[in-house]
Amino acid sequence: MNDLAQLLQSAQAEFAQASTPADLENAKARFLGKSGQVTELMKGLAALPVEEKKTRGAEINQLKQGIEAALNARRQALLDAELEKQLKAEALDVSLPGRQRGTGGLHPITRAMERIEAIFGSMGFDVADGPEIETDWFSFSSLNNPENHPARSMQDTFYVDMKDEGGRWFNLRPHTSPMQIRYAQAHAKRYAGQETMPEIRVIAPGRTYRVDSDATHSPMFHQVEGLWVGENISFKDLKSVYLNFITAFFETDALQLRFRPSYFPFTEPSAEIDIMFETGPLKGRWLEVSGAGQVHPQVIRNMGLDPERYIGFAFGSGIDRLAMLRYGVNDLRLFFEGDLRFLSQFK
Ligand code: 2U9
Repeated sequence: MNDLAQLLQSAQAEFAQASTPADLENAKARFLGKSGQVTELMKGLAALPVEEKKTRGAEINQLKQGIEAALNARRQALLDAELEKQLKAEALDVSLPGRQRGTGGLHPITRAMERIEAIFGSMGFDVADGPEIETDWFSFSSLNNPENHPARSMQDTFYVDMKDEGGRWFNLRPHTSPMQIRYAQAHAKRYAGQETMPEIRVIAPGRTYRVDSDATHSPMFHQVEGLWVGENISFKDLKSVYLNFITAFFETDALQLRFRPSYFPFTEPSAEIDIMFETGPLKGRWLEVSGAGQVHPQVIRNMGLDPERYIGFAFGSGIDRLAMLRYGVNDLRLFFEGDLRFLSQFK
C-alpha cells in the first residue's frame, strides 16, 4: 500500500478513536492543520518537476478529500451519538400512568368523632361547640369545683397569660364541660318565658388540654361529654343511652356495661362506666370508658335552671381512648406524631 493510502487509513483510524468533537478537532489538525501531515505533503510538491507535480498534486488532493469525508462522517456520528444520548436522558414514556397525588384520608380521631356525633344524633342529641380558651367560671366554678380543687392547679391545667372579666387567668379548657354549660345557659334563656322548656339533649365533642404526657395521656386530647336534662331524667336513661352508644360505636352487642361508684364535683351521685367485651382480643376485661352521674343541683342552678324542677345526667368520655380501643392502638402519641405509616392505615 502506498504512503498516501496508508495516511488515509491512519487518519480514518484516528478519527474513529476520537470520542469527543475536541478530540476530533485535534486529530484533524494532525492531518489537515498548518503543520499537518497532508499540508507537509503539499509543501513537498514545490520541489517536484512539473509533470510529476501535476499527478502527485492530484493524488494528494484526492487524499485530502478522503480525509475530509472521513472527518465529516465522524463529526456527524458524534453529533448523532450526542443527540441519541440527550433523547435517552430526556426520554418521557407517555404511556406511564400519571403521578398519583395519593388520596388523603380522615384522621382516626376525626373518624371516631364523626361516628360519635352520628350515633348520638340518631338519639336526638344536638352537638355543641365553644371556645378552647375558657374563663375560670366556665372551666371550673360553674361546675361546682371548689376554689382549692386540685384540677385548678397549674400542675393539671394550662393557663394563658391573659385575665378574664373576673380577674382570673384564662385557661385551656381541661374538659368540654364548658360547652355544655354555655349551651344549657343559652337554652334556658331562650325558653325562660315559656310554660315548658324542651329538654336539653346535647353532646360536646372537642379538643381538651391537661398537663400530662405519656403513652396514655397527651397534653392535647379529645373528649365528648353528654348532657340530658329535663323534668324526669334518671340513671336508667343514662344507662340506655350510653349502652346504645357504646354498642353502636364498637359495632357489637356482645358486651356488658356497669356503673362503679365514683365522685366528681359536678355530679351527684357519680359513677365510672366500665364495659367488658364478651369476644375479641379485649374479652373478659372491665375497661373504664367514661365518667358520669346525675348533674349536681348547683350546676343545674348555674345553668339558670331550677334544680327543684329540672334533673338530668351527664357523662364524659375520652375520644382518644375510645379510638384506641376500637382500632387497637396501644400508644396515644401515635395519633399526634403525623407518621403517615400509621395514619395511612385509616384511609
Ligand atoms: C355539665 C354537668 C356535668 C361531665 C362528666 C365526667 C363525669 C368524667 C372524664 C372521663 C374521662 C373526662 O375524658 S375524661 O378524662 N369525665 O369523668 N364528665 S361527668 O359532667 C358534666 C358536664 C357538664 C353541665
